Formats: sequence, C-alpha cells, structure tokens
Amino acid sequence: MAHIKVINPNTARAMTETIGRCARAVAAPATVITAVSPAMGPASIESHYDEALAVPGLLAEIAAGERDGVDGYVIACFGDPGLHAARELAAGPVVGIAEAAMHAATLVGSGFSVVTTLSRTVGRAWHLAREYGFGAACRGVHACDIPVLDLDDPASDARKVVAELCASALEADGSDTIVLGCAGMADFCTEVSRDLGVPVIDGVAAATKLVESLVALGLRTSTRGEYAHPLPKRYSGLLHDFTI
Ligand code: 5HY
Repeated sequence: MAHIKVINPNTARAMTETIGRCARAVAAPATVITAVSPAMGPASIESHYDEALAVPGLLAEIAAGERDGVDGYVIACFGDPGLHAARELAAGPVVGIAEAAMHAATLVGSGFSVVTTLSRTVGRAWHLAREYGFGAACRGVHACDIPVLDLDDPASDARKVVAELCASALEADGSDTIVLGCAGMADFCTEVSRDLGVPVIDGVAAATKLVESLVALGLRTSTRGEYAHPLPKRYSGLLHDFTI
C-alpha cells in the first residue's frame, strides 16, 4: 500500500478536488491519495512571482508529509515549482506534472505539443522541456489565454477552446502527441484524446502513476550530493518555521 500526497501549490480548493479526483481515478486500489492545497500561497500560478511565492507553502506540505510517513509526492502545477527543494526535503520520490507528462509523451509519440494557459507561461514550458532534455521532442508550446481559475468556469468554454487549440497545434507543429500544460486541465484529457484520436497527456495522472511505480520499485530520491537533506540552519522572519 502506497500513500501518495498530491500537492496543488495554489490555494484553489475546487481545483485541488478535481486534481485529487483525477489522481484517484488512475491510482491502484491499494494506493491512498491525499490531495491538498497549502494554507498559504497564490490563488493561482501564472508568473515567476506566483511560482516563487508558492514554494514555501509547498515545502510546508512536504514537511508535514514527512511527519505523516508519506511514501511519495506529486507537485500538481505545470511549472513544477520547488521540485528540487522538495526532493532535498522528502525521503520518497517527488515528481512534477510537467516532467511526468513530458516523459510519458516521449514514450508514446515522436514529438509533442504543449497546450497551456496564459501566453506569459509559454517561456516557462520551453525552459522545463529543455531542462528535462526534451528540447527536441517538444515541437511547440501554445497558449489558450484562459486564466487558470477560469478553466473550470463553464462560461469560459475552456474545454472547447483547449480542444481546438490542441487540434491546431498538431497541424502547426507536425506533432503526434499533446501535453496539457495545467493541472486545471486534468479532467479534459479523456474527452480531448477521444476527439483528436492522439495521446493527450495529463501530468496529474502521469505523475501519480510514476510515483506509484517508483514506490513499488523501492526507489527513493538519492541523498548523495545535490539532493542531500538541507543543512541545518536558522531561517528568520516569516520563514522562521522552516528552520531545519
Ligand atoms: C498549474 N498554474 O498547473 C499552472 C499552470 C500554468 O496554478 N496550476 C497553476 O498556467 O502555469
């Protein structure tokens, strides 16, 4: 039995519920999924500033998970905020949804397109693709320019807009696989894939299965070198509680 903590680093509770539902939908029957949003942080993450301010809340949830004996973690935000710091803090595996989705895309296709939210996040998606070694496999990044918190608002028509953008991305990029660029699109996946007839990858599901597999393999983050536990030191001011 694995206990996986899925952390939505923004504070949007409704979105966290959708994320939890999508993770449970693919998890093995014996896997326990806990889906949470931190008590502090941005309502949504759509900029570098948002991402930076999402990290303390995320790390507080990792620290709480370590006290609760959690086996592995999913960072359910497409910027994979705080991924490397979380790997230093957690004993078990930590996987970001962007990284997981890109890995999965390269296993089922020869080239993928990313469909994300705001245009200003396009650069971040390219940065992650290159950081993870998928600079060539990523054929294009496209923004639907629907704010994260409007994705589940019926009035935004987000499902239709995202599906149409996925179809045009396949044409424009000559790609054969789609990566959904926001945790808020997790429950669009099945319908869009069925309509387009190509693999459409939701990182929440991909990361949940990856963490589950790593735990089943008995694999944990190496503590030799870069991901060694943070050195004990004092943090002051608002961050005092992060003292190690
Ligand atoms: C996400 N923001 O997955 C990212 C998507 C984005 O609050 N959850 C967010 O636009 O970067």
